[in-house]
Amino acid sequence: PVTFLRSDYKEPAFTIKSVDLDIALIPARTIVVNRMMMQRSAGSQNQPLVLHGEEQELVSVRVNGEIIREYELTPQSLTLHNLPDNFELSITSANAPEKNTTLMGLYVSNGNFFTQCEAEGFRRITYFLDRPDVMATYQVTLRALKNDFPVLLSNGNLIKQEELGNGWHSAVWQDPFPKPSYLFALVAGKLQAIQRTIKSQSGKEKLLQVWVESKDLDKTEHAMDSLIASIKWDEERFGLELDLDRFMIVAVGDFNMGAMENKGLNIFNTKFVLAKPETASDVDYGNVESVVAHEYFHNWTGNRVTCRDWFQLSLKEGLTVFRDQEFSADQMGSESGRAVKRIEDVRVLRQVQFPEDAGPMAHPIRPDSYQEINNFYTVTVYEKGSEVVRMQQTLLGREGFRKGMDLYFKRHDGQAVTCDDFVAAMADANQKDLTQFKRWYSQAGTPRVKVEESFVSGTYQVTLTQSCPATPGQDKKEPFHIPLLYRLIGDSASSEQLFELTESSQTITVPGLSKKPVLSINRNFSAPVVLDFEQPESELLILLKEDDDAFNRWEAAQKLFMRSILNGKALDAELVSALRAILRDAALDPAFKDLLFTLPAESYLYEQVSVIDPQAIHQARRQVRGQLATALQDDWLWAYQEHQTPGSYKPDAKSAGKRSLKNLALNMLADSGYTKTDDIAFAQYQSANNMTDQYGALAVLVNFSLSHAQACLSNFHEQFKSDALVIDKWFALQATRQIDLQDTSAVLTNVLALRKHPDFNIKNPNRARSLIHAFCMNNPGAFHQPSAETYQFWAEHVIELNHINPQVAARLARALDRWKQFAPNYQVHMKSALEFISKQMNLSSDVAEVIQKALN
Ligand code: DPP
Ligand code: ZN
Repeated sequence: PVTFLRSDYKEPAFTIKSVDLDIALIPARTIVVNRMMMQRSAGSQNQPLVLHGEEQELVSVRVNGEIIREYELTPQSLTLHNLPDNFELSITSANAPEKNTTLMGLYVSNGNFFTQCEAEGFRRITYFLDRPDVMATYQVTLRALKNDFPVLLSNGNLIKQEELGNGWHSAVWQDPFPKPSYLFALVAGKLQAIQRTIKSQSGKEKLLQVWVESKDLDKTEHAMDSLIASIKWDEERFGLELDLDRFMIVAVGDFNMGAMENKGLNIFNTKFVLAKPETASDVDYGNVESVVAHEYFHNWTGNRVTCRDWFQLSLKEGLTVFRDQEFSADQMGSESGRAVKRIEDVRVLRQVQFPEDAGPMAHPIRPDSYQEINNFYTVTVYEKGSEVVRMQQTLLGREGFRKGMDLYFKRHDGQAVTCDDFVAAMADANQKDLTQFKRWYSQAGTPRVKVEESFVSGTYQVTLTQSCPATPGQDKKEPFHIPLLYRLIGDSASSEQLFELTESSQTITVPGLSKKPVLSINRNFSAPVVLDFEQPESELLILLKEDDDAFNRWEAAQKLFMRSILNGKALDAELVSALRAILRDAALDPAFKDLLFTLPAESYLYEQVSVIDPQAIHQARRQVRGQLATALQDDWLWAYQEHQTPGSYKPDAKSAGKRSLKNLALNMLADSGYTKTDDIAFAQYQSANNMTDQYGALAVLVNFSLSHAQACLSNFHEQFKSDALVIDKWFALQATRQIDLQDTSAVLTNVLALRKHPDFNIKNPNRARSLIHAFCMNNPGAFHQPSAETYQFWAEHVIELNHINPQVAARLARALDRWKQFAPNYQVHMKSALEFISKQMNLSSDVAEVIQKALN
């Protein structure tokens, strides 16, 4: 395998000024004529032109109109020698979209054409300098049979449409903004749109469209509303306006990622566009809103200012995730809503990113090397990347951060730049030295901060000592610049302070106190670190009851739960009564209560122990949850009745919070053995007017094997059999169902049967993920068994998917990342499953990299 290094970056020997594509769209054989105006870069005399190209049939090459026959062609490249300094290069090639199961480049989904070019898909469409620092303007002519492909879309503005005879027609699109090839897109087929026109900040008219298959037109309104809200938010918060006259979103059912920010023509997985109350849950509504925002925000952070090379991916992704998180927090409509969003984001970080940062694929948010760039669209680059941007806002303040953003756009609009350029803009706009801070970009691993307190004759001291575990290729770490928000509770004069931890160890001293204060530190999770802090339970109880930082209130509960789970210790009476008071507190947001009573995830608990015994952790966690359910049974019944949302469905944060707490209460009632739960859940299932309540009831019936489970599962399938996204939920629920402790292999048996279900289709990424990935990655209790079967199931599916869709396969391949941490009776089976994959012929670079790093 080839390893690419960040340090090997070289400027391109040629640039492409403009591209004129003429594409005849035929599913079996699409012909692409690509005319490029080329220019040799200064200092690259005598260098050949090496174009990227894969999976194409080369038809002809012309330089200034003359056919060229002397070139070198490999499966990955086309090399031309002896070229002038300025010339027109015209290349004709063909590809086979209907055979393309990788969903990279040009492919067919349900009879329509779509593209996905990030990161390196454009090279499957035509020969090109397929790297983000080559930016060109594009004119695109699409030709197709009008009956089969009535709608023809590409980036930018539609400038011409024509009938061509023989049933063919064409459309010409022009994108005025120079862009890298990864932002190219085309769509062709039978689609319909809802559209709106709005006026942007400066008074210009903009046409907004959401394109879907006609059967889905009634599920587009929420995406459109989210788009309009995003446009407004970016104007208000960052002064950034939509630059095109037309902005389109298109939904497709076969898609590897969530969505893609192609200039003016965003292409979305249906999962993140389509929503109506009967088929989409509150979580789906929230996801649509945040993904629409994310892709829209890329128009400035990613498209106007793009990445120099793929090692800089977090430049656009970390920043854009930060922006979408802030947007969603603002949409919650209250301070407590903002805290709820923050807690949700931190849960994802801890459940998925912390394990990544501690495993064989650990990498800095700006990696130094990769074998397959597709493997680096990770929670580290995205979610930790966002935390690193957030810390800069914490250090500089909101206004300072805005000044930095303004300077970033002033300096770099229209350019392909680096993470260093971003930090330089932040530093220069605020005259703040961020040199040490930049270690967050270069060092992998989750830093740990040890907290030690003392209180002697009225003087309180807290000593903070940082360290960071070794990660692959990085044995020694230098100290990070860690912004820690803290407050001393119990000292009436104390307000929230920012402490900048920059040394290995530093001490904060506060004299003149009458009693020892309670430390509330890393408030609002100001830094993505692990705190090693043996705070006494009595103090955690105080934080749980009184902390004015909602995040740390939640955190205190998590810590107390975690101690019970890991030490096999019952929740004590004082804690239970504090929890009861919180559950009953009318002043608190129901969404916050739902999060507070949700125990730490198993994958996060794994990170707290040196040897993972997954079944022991699963059972201990269930025991604590059972205790919470039983001790508060009356309160859960009260909560269930109190948080009904009668009337028509509204997706707003307040109503969604009530539904989430109500459904948690239903789970708790089931867990407590409350005998009427079966009937209550069945009644809720039958009377629900929205997916959250219908699915919430079904999940309780299924997870607790209540008597109405089977009938409702069948009914659910029957009701929604023509709605792919809901059938995905039907598969996922069964793949993630809670195990029966008496029969721990029943879930696998069910998954094997579902694998043969007529609705299962491994080629559709959403469907594959709803069954295979869901079982292997989201059901640790069922998946991690001390035997060979489940791991063998995993290995066979990684191999099967490897030949169909390497990206989907490589995600699944990550399921055993942490195998070396597991107890020996698990490890032995995990290792042979990994080795079984590694011995296969024809592994994609995607899967090979993941497996090889795991085994190393
Ligand atoms: N489509 C992915 C995202 O928006 C990659 N750019 O994050
Ligand atoms: Zn993105």
